[in-house]
Amino acid sequence: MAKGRFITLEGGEGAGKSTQVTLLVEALARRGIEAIATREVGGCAGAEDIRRLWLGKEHGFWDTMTELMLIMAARREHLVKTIWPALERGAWVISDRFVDSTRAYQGIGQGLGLAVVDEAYRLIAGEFKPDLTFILDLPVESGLARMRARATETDRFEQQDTAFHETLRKAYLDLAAAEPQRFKVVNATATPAEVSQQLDVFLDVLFYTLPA
Ligand code: T5A
Repeated sequence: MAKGRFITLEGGEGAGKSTQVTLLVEALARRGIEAIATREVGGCAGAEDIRRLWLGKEHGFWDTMTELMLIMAARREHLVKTIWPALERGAWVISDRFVDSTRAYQGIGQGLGLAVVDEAYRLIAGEFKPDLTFILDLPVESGLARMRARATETDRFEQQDTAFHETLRKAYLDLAAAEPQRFKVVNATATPAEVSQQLDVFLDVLFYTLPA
């Protein structure tokens, strides 16, 4: 069994995942735990190359099944090159998005179905799952307003209509309801420090209750 712990952060656009990944790594360092921050799609050289290909504009929109295969190929590299070696040496791994993004976006939002996504995931990862998954939940408009305020180039999903983002929000909440042990839903409308405090409580639980 891996010695480290694997924590993922999920949620819609602008929910504050990247911000909280940084704060989580700092919170773990204060507990004397080595933690690494990583992200999907990406997290190692090959997976970052796939991310550029996938999010790049040169091929227009990808077919959704092709997209699933690209994401899973990147994820396999990420697992083999970054996540599993870190867990094996006892580090904690904090990932900005993981398979639940694919379940919500491609599985539910884009209609591939959860069974297809879960089957593809089993091929690349077997029964491996995060120990803990935080869903940063906030109203769709608040997340999109944050993204607009940041004024970077919008990515393809940020351009989708509000109904698509509402579907995603509900998808995440449904995933959480189906697996309440693994998922913790956090109110992401609070300040970054307040959200971080909510996460911290669950870190303590993970720290003290999982087998060494
Ligand atoms: N995708 C991804 C799939 O379709 N399938 C998959 O399997 C995977 C893995 C890119 C796209 O890829 C899709 C989903 C996405 O559409 P991404 O790079 O993670 O994925 O892009 P985003 O989700 O859009 O990530 P962002 O970095 O853009 O948003 P975050 O990480 O949620 O938010 P963050 O921390 O960068 O903050 C956004 C802004 O809000 C502020 C920050 O300062 C920043 O300006 N902020 C707050 N403001 C007020 N209160 C708070 N609590 C705040 N926290 C942060």
